[in-house]
Amino acid sequence: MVELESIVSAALAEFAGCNDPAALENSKARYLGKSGRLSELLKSLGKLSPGERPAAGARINAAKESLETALVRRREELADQKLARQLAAEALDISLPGRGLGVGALHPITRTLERIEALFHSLGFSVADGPEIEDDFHNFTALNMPEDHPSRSMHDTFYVEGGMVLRTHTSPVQVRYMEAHPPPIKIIAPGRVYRVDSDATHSPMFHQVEGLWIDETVSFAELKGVFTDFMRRFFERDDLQLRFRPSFFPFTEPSAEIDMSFGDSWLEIAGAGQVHPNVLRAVDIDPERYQGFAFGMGSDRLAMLRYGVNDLRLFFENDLRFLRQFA
Ligand code: 2NL
Repeated sequence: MVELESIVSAALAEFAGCNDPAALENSKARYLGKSGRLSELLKSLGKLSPGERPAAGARINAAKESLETALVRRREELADQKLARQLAAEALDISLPGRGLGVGALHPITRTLERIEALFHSLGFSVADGPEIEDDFHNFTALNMPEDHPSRSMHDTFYVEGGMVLRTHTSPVQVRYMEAHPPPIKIIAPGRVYRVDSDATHSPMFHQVEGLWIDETVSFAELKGVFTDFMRRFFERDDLQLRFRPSFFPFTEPSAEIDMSFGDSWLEIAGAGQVHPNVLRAVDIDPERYQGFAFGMGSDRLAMLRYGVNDLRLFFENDLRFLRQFA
């Protein structure tokens, strides 16, 4: 039975050449199926003589078994290949470093404000805040600023809908505080303020800290003592010198410009004075009984000096390469 050998080798070759399960099952049908080639061979046993049949039948059955074994092995091979492909496609590169937790840090401006708040807190001041969009009364009028004062001009102040302004200082926070609380009043008002101004040393949004201490006997001497103590502690320099130069603000009388020593020269760092009686009257505080001082300083300047930053705009561009240096 030469035919049997060639059927077996053809079947084995075909099984090996099948690369997917469906092709393999079709191939199986061609050889082992009901009318497959081996079944046809079995049916033709009848043509043999009775003496030849048992041996021929045994050989055909042995061939059938060997094809079935080959079929099972090929099925497993195809399943293994499929799994291997899937594993390769879904592989995770566990050697890739993780993204990690992004560790945040406070912005240097925030750190400066918190430092200022802590120092004034230790001197008995509370922290007050209020709206950034203000009305004309709280931003200007209550501060004894006449209707034609230059800072009210559209060139200096951002006007928004309804005659409101972006506050140009945090004084309105203190005006609101005085409206709501009777003296004694001892507060600072840190926060964002806005002015139409933009270059290396001016940003249209910047930060200010104002302070206000109102009681029956708070004098210019207390202003000098409080502010000097604050500045020396802020810069950690007991030898820091301050200079109070006569100046003018509508909301204080007398008024002073405060300079700090800086090497051989002076840096202008704040404005201050005794609160003008008209300001006290505007918030229904009796100027015959109460008096006190107020000051205002640009805290971004203090942050620049403390951290050695020479361009104010760096603070507000939020370039992480810059900000990470303060983390
Ligand atoms: C400056 C000047 C100053 C004040 C702000 C103030 C607030 C109230 C009443 C009176 Cl409610 N005065 N604030 C006083 C003097 C100066 O700021 O050059 N700031 C950067």
